[in-house]
This record gives sequence, C-alpha cells and structure tokens, in this order.
Amino acid sequence: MTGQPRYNPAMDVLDAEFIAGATALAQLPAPTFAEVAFAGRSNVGKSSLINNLVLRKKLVRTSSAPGCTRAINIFRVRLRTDGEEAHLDLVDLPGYGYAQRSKAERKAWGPLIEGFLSERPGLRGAVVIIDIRRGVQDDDEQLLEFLESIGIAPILVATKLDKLPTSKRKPAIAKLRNQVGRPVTPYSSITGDGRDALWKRLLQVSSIDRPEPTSQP
Ligand SMILES: Nc1nc2c(ncn2[C@@H]2O[C@H](COP(=O)(O)OP(=O)(O)O)[C@@H](O)[C@H]2O)c(=O)[nH]1
Ligand SMILES: [Mg+2]
Repeated sequence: MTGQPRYNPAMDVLDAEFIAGATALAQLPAPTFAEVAFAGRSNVGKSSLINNLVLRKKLVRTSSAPGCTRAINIFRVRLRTDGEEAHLDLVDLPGYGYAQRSKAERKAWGPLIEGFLSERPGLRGAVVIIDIRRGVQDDDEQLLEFLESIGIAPILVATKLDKLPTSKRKPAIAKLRNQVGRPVTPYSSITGDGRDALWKRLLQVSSIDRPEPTSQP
C-alpha cells in the first residue's frame, strides 16, 4: 500500500478482498478468521465506513439509492499490527429500516440479521452504525435490545460527522452517548475521522491486539 497515508503506525491494512455474499445463512462459508459484523439502517453509510476502514474506495459497493444491499457480504482484511500479520473478516449485514420496501421483504431481513448475529460461530463483535444527525431510531433501538439479549456489547459508531458544522459535533455526540448509555465513536468516511479509534476497538474485540497462544489440539 505504498503511497497510502499511514493513519496508525502500529497497524497497517495490507490487503482486503471480497470473500462471499449470501442471502441465506446456510449459503455462507464456515468462518475461518475472527469476524466483526456491521449493521445499520439502509443508507446510513455502512459500506462507505467499511471502505474507509480498509482504505479502499470501491471494495464495498455504495449507493445513493437506499436499500440496495439485501445480502450478507464478507470481506477479508489482512493486516499487520506490531509486526505480526493477522486476518479479520468484516461482515456487511443488510441495511434495515427502509420503509419503501414491501413488508414481506422487510420481515425476511430481521431473521437474516438476527440469525447471523446469534448463530455465527466466531463472531467477535457487532458495530452498530448511526447517522450522527439522526440519532438512534426505533429500529436501531430494536437491534441494540436484540444484541443485549444475546450478550453482545455493540460497538457504536456515529457516522457522517463531516455533515455537521464543527460547533454542533460535540453536543450531538454527547446527546447520542446519553441516549444509548455507552461509548460512541464519531466517524466520517470522507475525512477518516474516527478511523484509528474504531480500528483499536475492532482489534480489541477480535483479540488481534493480544494474540492468544497457539494451542495444539
Ligand atoms: N458526507 C458523508 N457522506 C457519507 C458518509 N458515509 C456515507 N456517505 C454517503 O451516504 C450514502 C450512503 O452510503 P452507503 O455507504 O452506501 O450506505 P449503506 O447503505 O449504509 O451501505 C452515499 O451517498 C455515501 O456517499 C460520510 O461519512 N460522510
Ligand atoms: Mg451498503
């Protein structure tokens, strides 16, 4: 990745590639590496955030037309941290909450998202992405409650930070923190604000910052 800005000297993304996409859980390949899921309302900026994390403009297809991603897509990141290479799979879940979709179609998504989050072995964490300007909506709330019910502590990201004037950012973040009662990472996929902080959390939850001793079976 010569020529790419080094955001975090302790961590480099070496490579990122699309691994698999599926519209049913049974179609997904078995997990190989640690996985972190990304969830959020349609158009919240989920795909842009994944692209920004891996410093690729078009790894994940983004869209100005809401509700385009109906599948679960897995992207494998090869990274180097403290001289060690590691892999992490980033899972782009279907966006929820798109009102213009048929009820039947919307109903089909709940089980897909919830099924993945509750049944996927190897899942280390779930990033829930909120639009900083909108705050937590009803369907975000439902997802957060679901995650709590299955014992996953969500990593909350408030994206599109650049869309707020500087003077409104701090109050918006504080309001969101109060609303959800947990830490929130402000992010902009345009400027890369929040990228280091989010990577840190991702490496923590996937235990890549603390490699486990390899045990022989
Ligand atoms: N200004 C700004 N626009 C963003 C940001 N993230 C996403 N967008 C825009 O929001 C729209 C939806 O983004 P996308 O990543 O496709 O959302 P997804 O449906 O959640 O995957 C696109 O037009 C993006 O360019 C951000 O951090 N800042
Ligand atoms: Mg998307």
